[in-house]
Amino acid sequence: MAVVAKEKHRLAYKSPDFTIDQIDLDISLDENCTKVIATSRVKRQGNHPNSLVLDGEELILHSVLVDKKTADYRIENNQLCIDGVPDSFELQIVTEINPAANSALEGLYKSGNAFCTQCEAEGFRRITYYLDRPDVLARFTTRITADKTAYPILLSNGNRIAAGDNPNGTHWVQWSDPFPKPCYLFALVAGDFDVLKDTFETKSGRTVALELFVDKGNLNRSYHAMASLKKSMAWDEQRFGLEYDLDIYMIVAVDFFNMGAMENKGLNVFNAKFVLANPESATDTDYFDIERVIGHEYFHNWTGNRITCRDWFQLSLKEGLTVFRDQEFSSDLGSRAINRIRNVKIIRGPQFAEDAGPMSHPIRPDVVMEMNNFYTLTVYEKGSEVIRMLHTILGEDKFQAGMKLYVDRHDGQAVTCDDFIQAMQDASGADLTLFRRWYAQSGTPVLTVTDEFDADSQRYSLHVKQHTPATAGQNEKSALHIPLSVALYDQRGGYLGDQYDQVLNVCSDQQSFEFTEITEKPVVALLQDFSAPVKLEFAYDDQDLLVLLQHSKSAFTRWDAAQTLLNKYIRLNVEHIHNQQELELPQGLLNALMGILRDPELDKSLIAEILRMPSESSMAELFDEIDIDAIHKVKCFIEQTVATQLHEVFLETYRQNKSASYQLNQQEIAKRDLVAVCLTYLALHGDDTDRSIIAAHYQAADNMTDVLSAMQAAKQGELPVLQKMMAEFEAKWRHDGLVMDNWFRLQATSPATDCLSVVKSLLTHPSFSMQNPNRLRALIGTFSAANPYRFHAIDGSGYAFLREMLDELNHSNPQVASRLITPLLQFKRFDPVRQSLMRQELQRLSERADLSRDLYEKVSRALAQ
Ligand code: B3K
Ligand code: ZN
Repeated sequence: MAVVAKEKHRLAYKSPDFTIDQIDLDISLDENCTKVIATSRVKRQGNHPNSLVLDGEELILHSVLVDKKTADYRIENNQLCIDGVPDSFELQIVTEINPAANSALEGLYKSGNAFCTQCEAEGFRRITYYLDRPDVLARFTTRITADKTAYPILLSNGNRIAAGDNPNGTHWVQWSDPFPKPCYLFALVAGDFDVLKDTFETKSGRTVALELFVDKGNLNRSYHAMASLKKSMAWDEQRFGLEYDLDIYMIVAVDFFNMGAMENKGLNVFNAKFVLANPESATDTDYFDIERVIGHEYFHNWTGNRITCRDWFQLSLKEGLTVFRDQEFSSDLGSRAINRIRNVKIIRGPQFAEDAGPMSHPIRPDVVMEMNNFYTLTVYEKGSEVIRMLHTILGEDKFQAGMKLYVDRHDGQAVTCDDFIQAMQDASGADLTLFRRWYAQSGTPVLTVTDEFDADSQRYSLHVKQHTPATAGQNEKSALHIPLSVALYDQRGGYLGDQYDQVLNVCSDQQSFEFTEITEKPVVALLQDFSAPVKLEFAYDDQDLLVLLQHSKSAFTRWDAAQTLLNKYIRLNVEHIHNQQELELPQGLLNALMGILRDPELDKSLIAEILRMPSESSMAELFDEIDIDAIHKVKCFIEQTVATQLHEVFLETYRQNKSASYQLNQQEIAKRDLVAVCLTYLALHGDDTDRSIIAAHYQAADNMTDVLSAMQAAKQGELPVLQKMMAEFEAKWRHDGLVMDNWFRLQATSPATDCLSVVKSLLTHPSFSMQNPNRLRALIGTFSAANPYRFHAIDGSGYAFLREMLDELNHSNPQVASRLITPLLQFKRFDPVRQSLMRQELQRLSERADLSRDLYEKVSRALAQ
């Protein structure tokens, strides 16, 4: 490999030699030649003779002035070094950049007809030479000049303080942000947008102007996002006591964006996917995600912006905490149990896979080459689980006391994960010494539990062992503080009471817990609500799981019991395939599922979640060595058996829940979800009645959720009607990339044998674009990550395809390439034939002389295994 990328180590942190507390940017926008004049006030920190060293990438440098005099400088490895500077001085740097050529979508770039920026993690250095690190906090003013006709709207952080026209047809606007911030929170947007305006009155009575900018003609899709923003602002005041600080909050939706959204101070830039929705074009999931992501970015205003990270290794300080906050927001506004189920699926599926793969890292990584590679499920989702465990251990009141102390103590600072835990500890009085280890240790702990009941002494004991398997780069593991929530039921599913519903603190390798005055052997619900991100091993018998599935008072436990039971039969049936035995599914499970479908008391979304089979990728997580063909067979067998045995109930449930007209409320969303599950099973059964139901459902659909439920079902059942649906969908939506992503995803997840050749042919479809990250994820990402059966075809065609795509994206958009490569990195868990095919493709990538730092880090870590 030709790239010699440098590793950075967390423990090598040094506070900056200089700081910048004020920067005035003067940016004249031009497609190919944007001029940036950056005037900063620089101050030496401490007593040292060191030179000023600034980061910069892809910049043309015009001039450097120190206190208005031309400075002597050198450029070394993308850094601008100025020797012999005074202790305090004004620095003026003039650079030129080419936004139109910026396909990496980092720094300043063109998204369609608009200019926008993305600076986190290290994109500001593509705008000007700067101390591009999060512990340098400066007040920014930004003056933007651009052609007035093409770019009537010019935005940056903070408040708009002045504006004017120039004689040459350009105009300018000046912005000033009163809050000191790291440069990763800088943003600039210029374009011609429609704007939706509203206001929010804060709890202290200030009126905040809210402005949502969307592409011309999209106003009718912007109302849900605005409503979500107002709900977020109100919720953060109510639950966390946190109030918005500026007088204006702006959100801009753009089509070309590498991730979901960005929390720039006062000016969020959003992937349009997480803004635009109306019933015709967006699904219930889209609506949910918009509310969630709008909330997430808004919540960053305190957890991220007002209090930021000292260095990027601390990323989970803001991300884990803000994900926890957005999950709580969704749960307070919607169904707590359903939210928990969906989040747990992400941890048990792709996060556990990441923990076990070559990129395994603690939520606070120790070694990083390319920071963008660490915006991971581990840092975000497991990071949030760690915060959730703290919440479980401390309880809401003490947790909130900790939050308050954290904010009071560190407002306006750049701090560490340790500072956060310290505030939690100081405010609560709890000893969190052992708990801190969650920040340092990678991998998924395994809890092995056995139980013992002694009728004579009426004692019930749980013996708990914890063990974390070695992970890439970290062999030694120690015991963690694991909150294990358990509850006891009697054999008929009666709840034994609150005294038997407890959080046990597992703090050593081996520990026992005892419950007294128990008169019969109880049924134990273990790891309630997934109280810790661990794997649980307990020899449940079917009967106990059926009791929990049918009678537990917790919706989560009911779902989880179904999962445990299913997992048992998934494992067993894969073994049966290996031993050439008949596949089996116990009648007790089928009867229980039937009972669940018919239970009038149950939340319909819960029924849907219980009936929906785990994906093949999450099934794969049950095995150390993945036999994807056997997993696929078992999945088909289970689904087919359920579809056949429960056919009448699915028909009945479908008819009862199909609603006459569309409404967007929790109850109707739950019904549509359940209907979608029924349709899929009906399609798998596939008799004439089923087929006509699916066709009719599609015809009658007046919203995108129902349209896609019918199409999804037709795809799963490989029904002929799918072709007509696909053609109609394409004709209707071909000019709308966001909606077409559904169409691409449907084809990328097809079980049909020609799936890959269809995916390949779609690369030249007029609605597809290699430049647009949403399209890339919808087609290439979905095929590789969500269609494991086809991706892992034994001829290696899936691997070769992904490698070709990565070859192309390596240069144009390394960040997206580096996301898409994930499924290739997990080769170690496949059979020797597939392993060697996958390795070969990684090897080929590694031989490129121009491999991006992003891909280099992942490919080299994978091949080093
Ligand atoms: N903080 C951004 C993510 C930035 C990713 C940079 N590669 C969005 C978020 O987590 O809210
Ligand atoms: Zn975030």
